[in-house]
Amino acid sequence: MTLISTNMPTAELQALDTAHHMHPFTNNAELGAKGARIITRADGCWLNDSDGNRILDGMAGLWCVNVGYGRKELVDAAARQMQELPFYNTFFQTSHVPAIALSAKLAELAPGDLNHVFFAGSGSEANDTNLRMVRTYWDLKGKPGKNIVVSRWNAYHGSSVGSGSLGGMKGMHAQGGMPIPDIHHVGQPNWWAEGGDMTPDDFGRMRARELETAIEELGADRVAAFIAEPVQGAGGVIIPPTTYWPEIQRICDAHDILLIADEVICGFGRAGNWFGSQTMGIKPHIMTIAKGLSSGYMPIGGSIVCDEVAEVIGNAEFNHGYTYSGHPVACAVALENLRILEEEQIITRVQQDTGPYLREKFESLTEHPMVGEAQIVGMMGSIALTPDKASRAVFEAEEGTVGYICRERCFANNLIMRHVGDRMIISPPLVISKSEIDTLIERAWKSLDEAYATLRERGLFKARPAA
Ligand code: PXG
Repeated sequence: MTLISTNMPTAELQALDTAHHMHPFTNNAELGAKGARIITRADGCWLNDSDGNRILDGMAGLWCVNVGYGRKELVDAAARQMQELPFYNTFFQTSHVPAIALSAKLAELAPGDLNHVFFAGSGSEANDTNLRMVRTYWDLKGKPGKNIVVSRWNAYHGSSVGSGSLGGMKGMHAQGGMPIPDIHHVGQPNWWAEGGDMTPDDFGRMRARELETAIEELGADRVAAFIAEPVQGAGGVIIPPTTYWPEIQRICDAHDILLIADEVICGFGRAGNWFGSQTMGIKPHIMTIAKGLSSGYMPIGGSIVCDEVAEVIGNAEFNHGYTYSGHPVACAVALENLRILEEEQIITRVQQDTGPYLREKFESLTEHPMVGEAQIVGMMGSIALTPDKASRAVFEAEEGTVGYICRERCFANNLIMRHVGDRMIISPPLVISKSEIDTLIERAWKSLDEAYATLRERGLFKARPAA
């Protein structure tokens, strides 16, 4: 067998990748024609590729490498656990120390009476758990018809059939028979794109009240839960107006609807606190976790569940679980990751030092002729690209064309900064230093300048006429 290694020429690795590897959320034929960028190693906030480039990772992998790359303690925790007990299940009346220790630690960190953890292998699996858990909860309470989950358009909750249905990505719903029945979507609190002439506060209240209207139309005896990310991540880092969450909380309380906060991105310091629910001042019954839980070093997710729901579910057999629910190696790594976050006071630093520094620099990008608004909380931020700031106009070109051009410039300038439509987003490792923040902003500025020049050259810096 040929040994495939990082010593092989990039073109050969790309050819093998094209021949055998199907990439997620990718047109594989198009990617095959140009070849994937091959990442070979990483340390801190920096990636190396197979052509010898050093790339600043402004996305922390995929919103997850919160403590940065190359933390030997996490490697050692995995190795120790693999030697002691590489796998055992948590079904059939057995348990093991890593799952016990991690669930106890999460109960300590989570606010209020969120004291119980159901483990999964990913955020998608955890949201599938949530879907089944809230329906089972109401069933056990004698309300089997209370089974509709309300979510939002442009939400992301995962890619399995259940979690993808909960999400509000229309492109996903168009493939593979989604959404499944009894999921209902309401509008997102994206003032920049959808707020029209309303003030952000009025718009926030209006969008929250769409939940109340939906509950009234469907009937409170039909609605089991509302699920939302405290701050939408994959949808473009959309920070809701300050009026939004208090109104959502009031509506859930008033109509006896369970609130599920999807903390897969916001959790573990990303939004400036242990959980985004704390940043947004909400009290969920269930929180979905994954990503930053292990800083992405091992695949692990889960649901942190409040006393009341856990008690009701716990008094029956919940016919649900995954082979890797509470995987010992993943739990051991997650536990060590939480220790690092806590002992090195990484979240405090984000709150008090590097977060405010990043905010100031990031908001200065609005001085660029193409940047309308900048939104940032903790270490997740976005800028809206626009041909006309005052009217919040969209580009005449198809949505995403300009964002893609900008992203390509970032890529060429060795900065990973993603685009979602015509928004550019960042989510760097929480350990990013001030000088690395300076580099990130310099490269973003340079990429914006280059994209702007390209748009001018190609006649693309043009607003779409009002409909
Ligand atoms: N909930 C949220 C809020 C997420 O962001 C998931 C659930 C699903 O987690 P898993 O571990 O099953 O992927 C996510 C995942 C993007 C992107 O393009 C975002 C995610 C995944 C893949 C791509 O921003 N978030």
